[in-house]
Amino acid sequence: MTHAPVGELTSWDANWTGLRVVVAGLGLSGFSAADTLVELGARVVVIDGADTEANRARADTLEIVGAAAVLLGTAHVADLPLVEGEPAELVIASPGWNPRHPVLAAAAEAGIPVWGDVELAWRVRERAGRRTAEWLAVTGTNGKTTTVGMVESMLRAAGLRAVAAGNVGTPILDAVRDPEGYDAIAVELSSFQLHHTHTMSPLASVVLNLAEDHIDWHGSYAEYVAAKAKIYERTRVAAVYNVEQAETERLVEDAEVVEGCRAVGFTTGIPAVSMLGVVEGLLVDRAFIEDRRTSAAEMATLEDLGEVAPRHTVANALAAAALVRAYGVEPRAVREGLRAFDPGAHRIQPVARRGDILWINDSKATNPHAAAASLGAFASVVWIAGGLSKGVDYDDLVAAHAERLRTVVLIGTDTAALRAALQRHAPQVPVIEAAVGETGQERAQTARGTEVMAAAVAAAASVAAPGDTVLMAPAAASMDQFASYAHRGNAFIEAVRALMEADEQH
Ligand code: UMA
Repeated sequence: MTHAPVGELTSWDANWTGLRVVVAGLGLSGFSAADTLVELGARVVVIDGADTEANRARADTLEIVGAAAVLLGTAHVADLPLVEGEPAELVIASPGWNPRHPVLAAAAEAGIPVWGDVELAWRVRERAGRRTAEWLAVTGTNGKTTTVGMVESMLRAAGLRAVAAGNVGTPILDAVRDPEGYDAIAVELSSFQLHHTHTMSPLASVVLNLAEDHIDWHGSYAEYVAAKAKIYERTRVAAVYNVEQAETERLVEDAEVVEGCRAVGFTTGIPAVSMLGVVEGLLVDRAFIEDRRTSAAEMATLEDLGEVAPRHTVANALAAAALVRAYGVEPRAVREGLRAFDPGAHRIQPVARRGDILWINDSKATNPHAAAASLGAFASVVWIAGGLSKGVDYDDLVAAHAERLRTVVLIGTDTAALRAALQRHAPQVPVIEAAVGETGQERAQTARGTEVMAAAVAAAASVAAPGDTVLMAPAAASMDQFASYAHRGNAFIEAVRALMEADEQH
């Protein structure tokens, strides 16, 4: 029995038997894709450039369940491997692998389809005897994780079985393969994942906002936007855009949506017809109600968003509300969902206040656009910044906030672009280099990250004055010195606590 042509593999129950697949990457997505494909009866070879302990453990598991081979180490990622002596018929790319990677370039050259784990998940989501979850898809430069969390919370408040998955951390295939199944999945999609997604047709979709990020992976800003725009393709009920960023509305206009799909806007101002927005402190819907020409339905109040509701949080809440209203969730569940939602750590998180100096962890600010939101919230800032810059431009960020900066403490191995922007737009602001590390082995990297952060916190403490906020909002990714943004945030929290304890003892 041989498998169906790749184009016809559009459900779990299709015939996948014997399909020759190379899975590129053995991280979260690669593992879930390889495990799924083995279960479907495909012949699977997994490759990963890193021969680490974690990868070897995952390789053992896959070999036990029946993968044809798991090849670890740089030698194995120089070219596309054969599968049991024959050319691959399909390649699954992990999000971290850019299209210019030799393995993916070789697949493209040979005309072999390249899917991401999201494409695979979309194709296997229908399975006899199981409920099929609707997908509410979220992308954007910032706010994705918050928004899918809000969507999940609203769906649950409506009594539905729902989960947030995708870039947020739970691989989408894990959600799709859940034995109980879900009514709806709040799918967070990165531009990387969207690049490798081809047939997804979500119930509703949104691009929250657009700003420069991940230019090195995509090659240009235009390519990055083109990847984000793919989220709207084949959307069935509502393609949701940000009224305050016209570029997102243009992406909806250019998309090939399913007939009958509506364009719905969200705004932190007063909404026009077919929009959700804010009127006198209330979050209201003028899109999903019968008499939208003449009235609006109240969903929640600004207070339901918590003690402080910065503008971007209001925007995320409205975007989330638009997605769940498209699904049919009642306004009451929007409010209950927002009240129950916990924004989590590492996002403008107060860590300590001592001697009228406030210490804030915003490790989640991995690009200039995110850092702008937190820099804008404080008047006088000692700014801990820097990391992997991903080829983005820092001029606008520094120019817009130069007035607030008292001192900048640089972390990261790749601070040239940020340094240059500071020299151009904030030449009066002192800059301290916390330490310069190098990318290295996993364990050494973790230790170095902790050291760098301790040095940065000590430097910040030596210059901060009453009334200042010490803000760790790096505007860059963490992977040059830390395992993740969470590790970077925790290193900051620990360093601040250690400093406070040391002060108490003196
Ligand atoms: N690898 C190579 N060669 C390469 C690149 C990677 O061999 O050129 C190997 C690495 O050694 C590693 C594996 O490929 O073992 C890593 O794959 P990956 O980096 O694609 O990461 P995953 O573990 O599969 O996690 C991915 C997302 N990672 C990235 O997009 C970089 C996770 O998002 C996501 O949670 C997960 O899938 C589940 O869907 C993280 C992220 O940083 C949080 N996302 C970026 C962001 O939010 O800005 C886009």
